[in-house]
Amino acid sequence: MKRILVLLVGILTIFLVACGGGGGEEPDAATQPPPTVVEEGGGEEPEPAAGGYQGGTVSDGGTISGKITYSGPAVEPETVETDKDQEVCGDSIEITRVKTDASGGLANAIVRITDISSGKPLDTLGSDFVLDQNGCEYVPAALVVPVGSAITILNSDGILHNIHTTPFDNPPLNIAQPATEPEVSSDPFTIPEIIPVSCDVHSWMEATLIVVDNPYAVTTGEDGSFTLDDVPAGTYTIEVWHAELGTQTMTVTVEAGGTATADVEFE
Ligand SMILES: [Cu+2]
Repeated sequence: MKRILVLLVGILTIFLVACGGGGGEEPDAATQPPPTVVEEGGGEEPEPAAGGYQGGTVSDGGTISGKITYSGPAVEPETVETDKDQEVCGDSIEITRVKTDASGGLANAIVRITDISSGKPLDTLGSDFVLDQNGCEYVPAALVVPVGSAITILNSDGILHNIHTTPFDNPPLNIAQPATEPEVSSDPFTIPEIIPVSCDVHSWMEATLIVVDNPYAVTTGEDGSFTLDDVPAGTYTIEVWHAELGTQTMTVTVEAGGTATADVEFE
């Protein structure tokens, strides 16, 4: 009985403190500032895959297509004298950082929607994301990777390469890949960002991973063309990124079942 009484007194004390302790000084809900959302960057906990993007069924989606072109001064291929692995790399290697076709169509640009919160599922980007080391170059030069996915790194050359990423937010990757390891995997990428890739053995080797949290991202073809399909009707920001030429953005409105054009020219 005594224990119950002590317990009751304790509960009553807590109740009185909770109700009386400055209760009148609490600002009422109407005057409180909105809650602040603090985003943690680079913390211990990985971000959930796909961030805030909601994938689902898109009914009567539209299409955004266009052509990315380069009309500035001709960018000549850079000839690099190789100093090792010449049996595979050759005595010199031609690096084409700005690759265009006869009409100025720009290859290896990434076109993506940066402000879309829902649409088709992220896994429509596919499930295999492969970066090859072939002819002492990375193929492709730019690779879109959805958050939550890893990449497979192939060594088609059969010589020692060392894949080295320099991300801001994702864990860095620094893997020596000798001929005996024709295939290695990265950890999954968890945070959207643009990640440079280089090789510590061959200084001219460069590539870029574009980690995205929505599936509306695509690499331009050899002629600079691109298509983003199943886009819910709406107005979006399209970002065009190229490793050498930088970034451009434009606003595009796509109607249900319609096709919008987004042509972008780098000068
Ligand atoms: Cu290499």
